[in-house]
Amino acid sequence: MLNITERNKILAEKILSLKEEKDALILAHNYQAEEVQLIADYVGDSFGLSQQAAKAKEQVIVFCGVHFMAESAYILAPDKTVLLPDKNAGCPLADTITEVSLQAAKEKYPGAAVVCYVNSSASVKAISDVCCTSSNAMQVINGIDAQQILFVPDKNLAHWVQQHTTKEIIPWEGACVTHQRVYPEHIKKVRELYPAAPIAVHPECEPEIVAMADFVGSTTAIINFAKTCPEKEVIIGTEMGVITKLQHEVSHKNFYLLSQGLICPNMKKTNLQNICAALESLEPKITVPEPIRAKAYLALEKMLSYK
Ligand code: CIZ
Repeated sequence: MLNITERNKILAEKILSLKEEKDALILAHNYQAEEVQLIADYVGDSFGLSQQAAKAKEQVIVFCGVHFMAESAYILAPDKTVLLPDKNAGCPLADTITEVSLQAAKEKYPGAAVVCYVNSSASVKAISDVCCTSSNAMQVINGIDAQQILFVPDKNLAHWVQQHTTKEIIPWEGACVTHQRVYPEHIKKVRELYPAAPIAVHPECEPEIVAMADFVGSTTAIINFAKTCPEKEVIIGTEMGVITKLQHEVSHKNFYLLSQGLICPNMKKTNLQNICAALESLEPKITVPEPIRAKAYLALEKMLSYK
């Protein structure tokens, strides 16, 4: 019987040849498993992945991430075939808001501009003024011409943004179940074990955790911080895929996960088998009905103008 490494090597070779045959680009989020990051053409956050999708020359985009990310790729590149290797890879945070519930909130706050975090469905993006990621949330908020902002759906990111602006941020009640699994005890424990190591966390963590950390930022900001800080040990307070990326790019430092709960089960649904199957069958395809896509495009296009 083949061991996992031998089997993955065979699958990786097959994927590379199918990629050529089908004229495909493989995009992977920073939260993907190592085997997936290693075969991807580009590994990054939603902002970088959206940029890559928008300028893709290939006919097929295999999106190794979750549903809303593949939707964003389709919104930006509707002439491409966008594949999500496991169609059940969703995002519980994105599912906390629907077009109907957002419409009701808009009626409650008629003067507010709507900023939606990229972790939202195409229909939510379609009725938002602008989309943002955790890497440009602050620039988007400060750039928008409104004093009152309905910020959906992540309440923790909304809280973090509120700390850095004089505008009124009205948060939605959503949160990321993975980042919610970080507790103050985790911070206390790593401070004891690695007293010299800075703790870098994602703003999707609870405000209490953010307040205790040494650095707060998006996955890309955390990666840049971990690479450039003078310390040789860094504690990572976001999904464990970021550690995989760092271990490949920075061999002289040690990275430790803040909490063993920082694993997103949806991100881990993508693997070499389902990438291979998706390339063979060109399924499952992700599409968005044109009237929704056209409106959501405007929110995403504005997001890409803020860096
Ligand atoms: O923007 C993204 O891709 C997400 C979901 C997190 C991050 O900070 O990269």
